[in-house]
Amino acid sequence: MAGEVFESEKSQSRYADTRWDSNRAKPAPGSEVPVILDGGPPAYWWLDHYPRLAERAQELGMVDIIQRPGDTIFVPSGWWHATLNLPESSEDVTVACTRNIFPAETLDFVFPEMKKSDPAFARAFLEILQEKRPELMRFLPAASETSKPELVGEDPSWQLPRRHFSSLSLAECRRRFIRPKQPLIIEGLDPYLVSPETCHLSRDFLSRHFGEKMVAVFRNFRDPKQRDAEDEMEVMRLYLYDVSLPLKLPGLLEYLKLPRYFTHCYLQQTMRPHCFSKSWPTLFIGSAGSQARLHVDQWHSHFWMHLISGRKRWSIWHPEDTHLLCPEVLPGKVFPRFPDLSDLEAGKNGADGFHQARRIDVILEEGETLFVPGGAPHLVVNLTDTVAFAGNFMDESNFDEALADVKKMVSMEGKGEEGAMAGFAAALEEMVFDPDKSMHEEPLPGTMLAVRFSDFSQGRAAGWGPIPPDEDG
Ligand SMILES: O=C(O)CCC(=O)C(=O)O
Ligand SMILES: [Fe+2]
Repeated sequence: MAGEVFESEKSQSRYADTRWDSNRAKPAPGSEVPVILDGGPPAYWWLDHYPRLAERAQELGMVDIIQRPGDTIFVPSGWWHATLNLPESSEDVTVACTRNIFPAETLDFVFPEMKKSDPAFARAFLEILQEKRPELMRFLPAASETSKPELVGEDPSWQLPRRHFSSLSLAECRRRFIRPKQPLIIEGLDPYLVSPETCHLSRDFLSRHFGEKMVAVFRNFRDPKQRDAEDEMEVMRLYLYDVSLPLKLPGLLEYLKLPRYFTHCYLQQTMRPHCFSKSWPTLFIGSAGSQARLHVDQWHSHFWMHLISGRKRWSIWHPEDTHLLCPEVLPGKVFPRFPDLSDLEAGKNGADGFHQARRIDVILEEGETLFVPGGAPHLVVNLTDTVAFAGNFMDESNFDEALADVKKMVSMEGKGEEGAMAGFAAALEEMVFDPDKSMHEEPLPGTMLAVRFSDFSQGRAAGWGPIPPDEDG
């Protein structure tokens, strides 16, 4: 055996950290699950595990091959493999070139795997395939029809329609949805909001451009009572939740634009900066199963979210029915906490009226933009891995309620020096906002509905006429 071991990058990543956990109950042959531990050098595999497997080589269908200069090896997909470099005694290294190949006939089983491991990349790949090699689409497993109801909810006072941007003017969005506080999904904006070079913010793109950044993530918002067997395993439901792009990842703002339906936000129109000047947009990257528990956004702020990849289940309750969800405002707090949804559904905590509360359950699909009105309690489950960006905002429709909440928060802030919330309240109160800014009646093309962050900040886009100044029309 050669002393020095070189392995390809691929096999490094597979074996460097992957060892069998000897504390586990012995699994049935062939069903072993690799467990991630701190690995030693990759070559340990040959000492720790190879001899054990070699004893059962025939039963396991294991083959040993010595590849010599000039030999080409083909490894069909799905075959576990390990390589050990055995340079000639006169040489220090082995040199080889390799590539993974992806023949069309393997699309049916490779594509679902690709989708599981990087849904954003899979989506970009599918679009390229559709455009460049449409004849190969027949090899793909039939896409399960995702039903996207045009209107969710039976109660006319609490419904959520899906509307394409091409027939939704900024003014209609304000009059029909934002002002009367009705939720909405806008379709079709995705190609204008997310730069194609990001491959829908694929993992590969994010790790190449932002891999060295450190951000805090949450681990699993689930109630410990509800943890299931899966949670006991090393499956971690991590959630990069609500991370401010201007503050934490400003470089990413180059690749994203904001939906113009919501860029008339008052927070960007104050004369002096305040503690929320740079809070939004924020980024959300959730693993399948992660969730945001039942809550209501602070100071009655409205919320929008553009889902770039994956699927999210949203449950949204009517703001006027919040009292039926057993809200509890803890001493010293302004915003209520809610019991777990499972307890409310089971009628615990005296939640007798819970089932009377008007509720919308909707699955937000990738490429869609959701509007959630201020004051509406909501809960979100990531049904798959997801990537989204979002913003809270304030305009004429929630200003009074927001300011009342902000003032309550000011009164709870330490007395004496001016706190962050006091500065925020002062920045809002010294302004006379124009409630009709950006109320444009004409439906606009997609390019005019996507606003650069630099045009959003300090309210520039809010002051535009229907046609942005740098558009030819
Ligand atoms: O997508 C989510 O997990 C929920 C986001 C949300 O409700 C919030 O940021 O307030
Ligand atoms: Fe929220």
